[in-house]
Amino acid sequence: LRLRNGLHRALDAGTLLLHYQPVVNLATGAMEGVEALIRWRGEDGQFIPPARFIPVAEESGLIVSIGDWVLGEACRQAARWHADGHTGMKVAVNLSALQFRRGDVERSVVEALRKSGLPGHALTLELTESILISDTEQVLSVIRNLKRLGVRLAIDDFGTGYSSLSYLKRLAVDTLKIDRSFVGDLARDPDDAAIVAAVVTMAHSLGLLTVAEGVEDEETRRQLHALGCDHAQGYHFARPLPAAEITRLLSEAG
Ligand code: G
Ligand code: G
Ligand code: MN
Ligand code: NA
Repeated sequence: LRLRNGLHRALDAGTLLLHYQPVVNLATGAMEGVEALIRWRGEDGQFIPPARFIPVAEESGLIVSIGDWVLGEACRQAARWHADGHTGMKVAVNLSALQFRRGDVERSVVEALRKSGLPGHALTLELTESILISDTEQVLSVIRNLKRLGVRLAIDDFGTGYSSLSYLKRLAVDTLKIDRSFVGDLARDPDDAAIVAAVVTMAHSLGLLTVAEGVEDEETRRQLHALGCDHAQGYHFARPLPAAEITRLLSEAG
């Protein structure tokens, strides 16, 4: 309850913020975009990890307002990078299943794009398998409408959920994000290498891009590139960073 009240105040007080983790093109090394990750600086100045407060936000329903704030803030920031000339920058935002059930995701996305002026194709929505598994006609129709706005869709943590492949057939998904539980030990575990190879092959056959998550060393980067994986994220490239540091990286890259 203390956490929930604090979270309510944080939304008003502006102590929620976003960090951005670079998504790197494995062929060129260039930053293709970023994933927005929420951070909460608690009253003592320490960061409270999202793994602790997102579940509280979901139970209390606050995730709907928080999710709207995240969408608005991420689009505003990405539009600023576009205005600085980095018009290829993409931003990915995580959505919670609760935003689909209780909120009006479609309207939230329309509003965030309209207020920021960000083109839809620069925004990727990361959906978890828990959203897709609910598979109701309502969820499917919201997802189809989101596609019509031009936004891109990614399946987050691919392979860890119920992994029904049927939604790959029914939904116009653009990207599979390969969960870091298959990536972390890739260079040492042949089973992981086989799984990643199969996912990349399947994704490419379906015309989808792949992003490997949790790349922590050069050998893993090298193998992912050899397996044909398109993009990657992880501490090997960069941790989630404040917006100003992304701006600095962009200006250094020219
Ligand atoms: O760095 P990391 O600790 O940021 O994130 C932990 C978890 O919190 C991840 O599963 C991530 O998807 C989730 N998360 C981070 N930011 C958001 C957000 O803005 N909305 C939702 N729904 N989940 C988020
Ligand atoms: O569930 P989702 O993929 O949205 O969560 C992203 C989470 O992964 C965030 O908590 C982020 O901080 C974390 N993360 C990003 N890169 C790495 C990495 O290289 N290793 C590990 N262990 N975690 C990472
Ligand atoms: Mn994610
Ligand atoms: Na993930």
